[in-house]
Amino acid sequence: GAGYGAWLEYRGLKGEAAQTKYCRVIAPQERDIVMETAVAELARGLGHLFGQGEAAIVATTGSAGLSSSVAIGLWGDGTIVDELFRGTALPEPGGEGYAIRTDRETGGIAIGAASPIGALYGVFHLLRLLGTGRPVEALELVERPVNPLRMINQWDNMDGSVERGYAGSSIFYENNAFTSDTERLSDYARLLASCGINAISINNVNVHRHETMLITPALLPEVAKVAALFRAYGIRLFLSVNYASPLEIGGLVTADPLDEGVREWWRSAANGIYAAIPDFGGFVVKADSESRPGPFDYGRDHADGSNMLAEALRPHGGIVIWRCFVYDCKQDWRDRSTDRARAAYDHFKPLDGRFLDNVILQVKNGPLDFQVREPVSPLLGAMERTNQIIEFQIAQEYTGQQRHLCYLVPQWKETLDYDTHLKGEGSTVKRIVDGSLHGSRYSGIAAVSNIGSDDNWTGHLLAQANLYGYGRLVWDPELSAEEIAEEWIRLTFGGDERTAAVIGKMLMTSWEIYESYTAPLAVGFMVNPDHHYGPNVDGYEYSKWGTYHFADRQGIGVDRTTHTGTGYTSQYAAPNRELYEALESCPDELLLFFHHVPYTHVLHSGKSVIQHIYDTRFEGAARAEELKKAWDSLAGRIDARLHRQAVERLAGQVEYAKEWRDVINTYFYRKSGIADELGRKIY
Ligand code: BDP
Repeated sequence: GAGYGAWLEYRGLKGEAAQTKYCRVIAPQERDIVMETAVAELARGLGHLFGQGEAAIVATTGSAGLSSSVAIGLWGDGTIVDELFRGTALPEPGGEGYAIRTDRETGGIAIGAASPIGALYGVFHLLRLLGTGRPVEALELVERPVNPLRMINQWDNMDGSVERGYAGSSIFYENNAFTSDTERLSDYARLLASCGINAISINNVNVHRHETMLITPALLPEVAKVAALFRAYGIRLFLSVNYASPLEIGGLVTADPLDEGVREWWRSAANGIYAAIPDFGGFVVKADSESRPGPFDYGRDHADGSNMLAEALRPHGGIVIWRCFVYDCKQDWRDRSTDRARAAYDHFKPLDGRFLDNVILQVKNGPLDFQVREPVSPLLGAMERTNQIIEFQIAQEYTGQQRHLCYLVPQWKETLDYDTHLKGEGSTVKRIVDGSLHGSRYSGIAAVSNIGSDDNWTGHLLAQANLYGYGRLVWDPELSAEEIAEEWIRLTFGGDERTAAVIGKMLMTSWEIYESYTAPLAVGFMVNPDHHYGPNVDGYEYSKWGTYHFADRQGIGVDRTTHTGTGYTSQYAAPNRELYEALESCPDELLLFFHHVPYTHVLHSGKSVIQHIYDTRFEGAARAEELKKAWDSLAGRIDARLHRQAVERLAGQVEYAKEWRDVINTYFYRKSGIADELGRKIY
């Protein structure tokens, strides 16, 4: 169906863009599985772009004329690629990097790399240049990924459902078994590799009965087949494991990490996994969180728990990715120590230095839970002697569930650019997660996927930009959100300038629009419990899961200061600590996260909090209508089948934005008794 090809549709090049036709691939004769993929992708991409089916593949021997050709090879493999880079000033990158250059004499292009995966990334880079209409007559470029681990987390369950999935059902499983549609899995691997992803975990972090079995001989042959599909695209496979496996499926009476029998059980489980999948990546673990089992059940801590698994994986080169999303979901707001925002730091920071070097802690970008706006988690970078990666959520759980438009790259970028000041100025999150700030052994970025069985992968067609953008940003955090958006638009819809401008603006304003009608000033969580869609003023407010906005008739917000509140601000390094602590300096956009203020409190913008609440809801709802109009204006300019896919979603967004506006405004009008200055209708 339309949209399935996503950004790899390779709409044929027309006119000027197609001056030079590249119709031949020159490839090394010896190719491993990934090089095979690289060569096939190149032939397929060139074929589609230049409208000739599939480009011919010729062997490098005999060095066929380079003109109209793209040659691909590894450094030192004696192919024409070696010849073409010899004597140039271009460095030859190692690892997953690559270089591309155009031979001035013949106009032929060469892609060289140290590894097949580098060559594959080089292929996708060239196809991206061609597909976005960039000139290729004089290429001289070298690229390497900034982040070593570039990971996707699937939250798929074997019954076919996807936790927080908004695009149909699982493409991996149905009826408690693997699906037979391996082609779709390969197509997914292809999409991921094309934007630089190199690791994937294939089951939900909440591991239930069936998924617990994935590490057993009964299911490993199936897992191995999936691993092979992803391997062909240079992507390593991980599994989420159930911490209580020895107890639940191993016949043991405990899962205590210090119990010798338990340790032996995991060692033998690891041996079995690696016998089936020699390049298996490792485990993703959610423990002691939201009713999942973990080391706390045995009076042990998270270093004990993760190290035990790490020891079992270590002989095989595997890693443990241990999630820090640990808090007490059965708390009530007893005292300052039960502030959920504090939990990850309180649990993990004291353990710094105790983790084995094949353990990585995975920390959500914010201290709560993927809200439209949160401060950056203070745990990021706070553990100098511990490997860390950051976790984003591409799935739009709290940002419109792929029914509303919300391009998340600007949000992620803001997080990566954030300066923690942990080692003085310039201690940005991007330098923590790329490993350079603390010299970490393992580092990188992970994110929860937003795809499912829907024809166009993401339900909302424009949500594809989030998956694409995630990969591109993780590859190179210096890319701007606009650049990434523009690439995606051109690859998806073709080269029309007006289309690029209209969709570009829609994407770039969408986060702020969504924020303004839902949860400005970082108030967070005013959603329906459980499914988390749509407004609900007090949905979670009096539940055990936590208290979030503290609205009463005087004011709103959570006092997280150290002086009078929960003490959360003390988890930040200076000067961020002071910035958030003082009401005067706390940025408006984070105000209610850090302070409880009267409705009459005046923001830096000069507006009162209550007026800001009203204005943003009215503006946000109005701007949602503009999104719809902008999209409507593209009818006839872009592929009608693609256009149709977003029309209804945008119409729905307009309606839901009004609901948000009315529910929230009414609530605060009644709480505060303060009328809207502009006298607009509040129900
Ligand atoms: C929350 C989701 C929940 C996940 C949890 C997690 O609502 O479904 O299991 O995060 O990250 O955002 O473990």
